[in-house]
Amino acid sequence: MGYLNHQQGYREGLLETRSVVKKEAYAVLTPDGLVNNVVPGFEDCDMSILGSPRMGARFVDYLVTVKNNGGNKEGFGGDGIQTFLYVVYGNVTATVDGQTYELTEGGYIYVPPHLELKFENNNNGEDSRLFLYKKRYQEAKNVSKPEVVTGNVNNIEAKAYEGMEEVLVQDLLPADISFDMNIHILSFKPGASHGYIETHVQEHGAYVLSGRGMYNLDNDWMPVDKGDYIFMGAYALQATYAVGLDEPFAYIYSKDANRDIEL
Ligand code: UGY
Ligand code: MN
Repeated sequence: MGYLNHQQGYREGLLETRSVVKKEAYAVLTPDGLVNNVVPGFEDCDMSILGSPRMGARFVDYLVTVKNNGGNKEGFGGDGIQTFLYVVYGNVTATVDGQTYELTEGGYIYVPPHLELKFENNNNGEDSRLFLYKKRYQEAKNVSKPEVVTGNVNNIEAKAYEGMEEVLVQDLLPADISFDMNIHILSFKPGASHGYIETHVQEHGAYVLSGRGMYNLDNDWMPVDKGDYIFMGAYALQATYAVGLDEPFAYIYSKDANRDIEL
């Protein structure tokens, strides 16, 4: 593994990876190959840029490890760019429009495109890890702009997904046409699966929170594990079987929604 667990230098065996990148189509990025990127405005943060327009996405996802006094005190997003922050572990204080929000593990905040997100670590000197997202907001005629949304997934109802009790879905944002996207968590008991191989225009960036799965991406069956990132481009074939003994296979993912396709 690379910088995430400080194991760098020569390794015992041959170099190998499970990561696959098929630009515009799909990608699986394992923690092994992620590198630390410097991004202006982020201080004392280890940052990996995951899905991005260079991969074929119309959004950017990041995995951020926020150190002791780290964070973004300058402001992230705004000026047409909406942002979303999810706490994988740790505690952060987010500030939006002068208001502060204390976010613990499973906590999240959505910040609409006219506002900036600031945050700092608040975890008694320990690191916090975040899944961060940004996307240019797509306006629509006679549709109002979204507001700030915050919550914690531990307080969100998990509903059976498409009639399957072993697959649970949580919607982190309201089903409201002012949003041009949503963020969901899907959780599959071992052995559970999608009901069909999806073929849709929407894109996803997904971060695996727990468990393991065999994921069909454009009819390639890819093993995926906790900590992996999956990009599914527009029309990428997609479905999974959860594998493993007891841990559910769960991932948080974004999906564009509520808008026509622009020409
Ligand atoms: O919402 C979705 O499109 C979701 N079912 N896709 C996925 O899990 N790959
Ligand atoms: Mn899908």
